[in-house]
Amino acid sequence: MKEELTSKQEIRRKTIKAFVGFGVASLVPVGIWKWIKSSDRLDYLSAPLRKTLEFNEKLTSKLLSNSHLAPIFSKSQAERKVRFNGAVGLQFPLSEDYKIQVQSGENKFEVTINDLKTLPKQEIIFEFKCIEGWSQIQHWGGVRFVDFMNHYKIGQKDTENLFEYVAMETPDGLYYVGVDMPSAVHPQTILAYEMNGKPLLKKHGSPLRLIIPVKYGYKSLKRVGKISFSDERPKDYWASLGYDYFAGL
Ligand SMILES: Nc1nc2c(c(=O)[nH]1)N[C@H]1C(S)=C(S)[C@@H](COP(=O)(O)O)O[C@H]1N2
Ligand SMILES: [Mo]
Repeated sequence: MKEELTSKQEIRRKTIKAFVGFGVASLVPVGIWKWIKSSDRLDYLSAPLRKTLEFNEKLTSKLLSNSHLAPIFSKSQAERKVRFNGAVGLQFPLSEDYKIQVQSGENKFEVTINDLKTLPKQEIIFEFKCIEGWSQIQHWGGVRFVDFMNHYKIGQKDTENLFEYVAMETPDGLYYVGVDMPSAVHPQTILAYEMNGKPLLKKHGSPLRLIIPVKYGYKSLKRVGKISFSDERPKDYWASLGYDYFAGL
């Protein structure tokens, strides 16, 4: 007789599945780099490509050491009526040609939502937790932050190191968060442009918000206007109100 899975087992099974999924995605490139390196093929690559590969390797090793994953759920478990909480920085009308300002060291540029939509899409269904005492299973879609960094080759301080923190804020600068680099490159951290398979609503942070499943909700900044990198701990809205800076779960 087939035994019913308890909900705990079910979550564990899904977590393992998710981990294997992410793990395989991360492991394949490592294999490629090992192959390239071990056979001296790196010397034959053009300098920019070599740099990209080395950069990817650095990010991936961070990912592999960061194996703590939030449990994931199925689509049918996702809430249809997603809770709304906190509207700081969402007051002003959205500009027609919304662009996100990005800065990494000397490199300054702007990206549009359409630019981000050309990158691989990642969906996640997890239990969103607000420190004020509620939680909900929610379904988000967007681009993994680590893929965004890789694509634009940002977040790298020098050839050896990544910056320590990522800072993000709303276009008006009224809401802001600081995220430690290991959490930013975590495979479940995404820049989300969809909720329940549809474009984000204004109250949930359209056109783009951060989603960090391994942290309390106050780190998941809605309406991303600026993204920058630094070694100094960026200011953080809720941390300045006395809440824990890292907000880890
Ligand atoms: N711009 C902005 N982002 C924000 C907030 C906010 O007030 N303004 N509140 C935070 C808090 S405390 C939570 S719990 C989540 C809530 O996201 P939701 O409104 O989509 O449920 O957004 C976070 N991001
Ligand atoms: Mo919250």
